[in-house]
Amino acid sequence: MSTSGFNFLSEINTPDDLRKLDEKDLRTVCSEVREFLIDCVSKTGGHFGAGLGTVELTVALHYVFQTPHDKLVWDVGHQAYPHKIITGRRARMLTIRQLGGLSGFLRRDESEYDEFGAGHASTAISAALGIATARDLQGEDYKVIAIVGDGSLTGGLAYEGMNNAGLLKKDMIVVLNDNQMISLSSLNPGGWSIREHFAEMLTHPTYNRLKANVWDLTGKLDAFGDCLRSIAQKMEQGLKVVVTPGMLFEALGFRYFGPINGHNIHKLVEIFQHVKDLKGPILIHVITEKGKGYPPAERDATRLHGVAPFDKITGEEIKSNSSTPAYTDIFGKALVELCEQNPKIVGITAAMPDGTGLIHLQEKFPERFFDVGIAEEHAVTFAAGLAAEGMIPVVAVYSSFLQRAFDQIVHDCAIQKLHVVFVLDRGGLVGADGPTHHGTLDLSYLRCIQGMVVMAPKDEQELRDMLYTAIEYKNGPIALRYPRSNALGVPLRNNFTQYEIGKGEVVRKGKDIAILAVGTMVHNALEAAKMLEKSGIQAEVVNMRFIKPVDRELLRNITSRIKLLMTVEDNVVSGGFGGGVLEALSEMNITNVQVKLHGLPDSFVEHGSIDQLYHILKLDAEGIAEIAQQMVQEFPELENHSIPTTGRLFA
Ligand SMILES: Cc1ncc(C[n+]2csc(CCOP(=O)(O)OP(=O)(O)O)c2C)c(N)n1
Repeated sequence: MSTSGFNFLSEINTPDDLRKLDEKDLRTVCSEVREFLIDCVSKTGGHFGAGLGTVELTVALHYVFQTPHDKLVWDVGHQAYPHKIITGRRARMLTIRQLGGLSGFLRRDESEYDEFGAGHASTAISAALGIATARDLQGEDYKVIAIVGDGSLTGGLAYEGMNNAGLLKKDMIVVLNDNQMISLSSLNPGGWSIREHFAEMLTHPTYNRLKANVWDLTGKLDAFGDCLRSIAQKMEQGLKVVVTPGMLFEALGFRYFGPINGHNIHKLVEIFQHVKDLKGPILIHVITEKGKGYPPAERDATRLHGVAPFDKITGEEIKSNSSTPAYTDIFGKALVELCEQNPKIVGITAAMPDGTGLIHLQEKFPERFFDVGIAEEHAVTFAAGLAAEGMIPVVAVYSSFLQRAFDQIVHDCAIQKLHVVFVLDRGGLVGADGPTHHGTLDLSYLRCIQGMVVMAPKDEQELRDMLYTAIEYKNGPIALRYPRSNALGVPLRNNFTQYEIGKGEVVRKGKDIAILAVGTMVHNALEAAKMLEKSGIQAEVVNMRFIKPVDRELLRNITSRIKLLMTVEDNVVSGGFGGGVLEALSEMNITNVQVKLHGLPDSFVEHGSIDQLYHILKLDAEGIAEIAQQMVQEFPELENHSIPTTGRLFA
């Protein structure tokens, strides 16, 4: 995109160019960065509101600190588009989140200014402390600055980092970017904020009642009462200080500066210049507004957190033409229906009420809805506690974020056989968010846990039925996962069906090769079977439904008829569904078959559109058919049809 109309931005190719400018010009630079950002994201989509809020912060940081010699460590990275714009990537901003284009987050391999990659929250303080420690051990000299949002500060890891930083007393700066939004909920856009939390405490009726009672009592006690009153007054002042955010950070060993208006570029420059040579851990509390400078985003910062391309004038998204609902909504609504029938069910999200569909529950049964902040580990153990007392907690979480809570699933749920229902959204490839957000490991990390039941629905009706099955199942933790996409559009029944645990179904009969699939890969496998049929290959397609336990009876039946098996999954092959099939075959001593495991590779898949990525990885119908055909050609003696075994199957 051209920056020819911009006075300063067109000349800023690195932060060095920025640092050559007079400080009085920085306000104009900020306006230009903001305008450029709005223009770009309106065309590409992507994370938006957070970046609008960090424009001044970013410009001030690069102006004062000698980046990349001094190291900026951004938490999550979704707020770092302005950082990309002024660190040499302006010309590529229109490629962001597209195949082969810039990442939507920060990546060490993308730029020397990206000191530490992220995508998941709450990592910046620990990483910055590690970098500062390495600096000191290696006798080097540079500044380390972590930039972390108030939302990311709800994650325990951030406090673990701060606690350790306070102990190690390393020279480092944490910038707390406080926009008073800790959760991505359109129903409750602010969530609660750090400041409000403390302010609330001081204005809380109980606190004030207590204060009044003490006052009344001491008033009745003559001179001694006066003395007590003066102590109480001092204590109150003390309490106010003790419970302000500053004191919280000071208690953790940080020197606190703030709060500072994060949109006043000159104040920011001044404070950074003031603290940059101070010793020990420093925390600068900066107040910003998410969506700053773009009225539609200021009005609805949650909606404009992450956006599709939109009309710059109105802020309205340019609609995709899908007419079917997203799996997320199917789940959210089904959960409400089940909650109406069963008062024991509650829903838990880790700061993603909209993204997980739990917003429907929040609307209907707010008292049975829990948004715990960006705290996946806590969400799981909190659920385990609820389950211990007979509630039925449904933990709705993105597949890649649940990676954080592996030990909590094992230690707090599985070992104690507690009935916690895990609903994983964004299983499989998520597209534009890329490797940090792809849900490519869940089948592996769930399947390896002893006693865990793992399901994946082939369509939206199965999703409803699996949710019901999971809620009715009482023997321990149970999980279902589905992708980030619109559902297939199959008609929905009003009622729910309970599946027998560990039972799959043949969805298409065949004789030459059996394609065993899970989740929405069943649909692709069915399409592949149609393609194969045109070439004379009769493929059986099996919807296994359960990744664990694997349907052994069905496997025995299929392998008695068909000797070529292919498993298909949108999970890494290592430890995934296909591995489970192999284990079952081995257990049953079924050795006279050839099995091909087809799934995601042992490498991190880049960003791109979901369709592009599945096509490249041969997990779309065409790719599955191609692999199946190769297998039939490779092992002709194991099948009993007569197709030509050379030549391309598809034009
Ligand atoms: C472990 C993890 N859980 C959930 C998310 C999804 N997520 C992305 S940004 C965000 C909000 C972060 O809040 P904050 O750090 O204050 O940034 P803001 O968007 O408010 O600027 C959330 C919940 C995530 N990135 N990582």
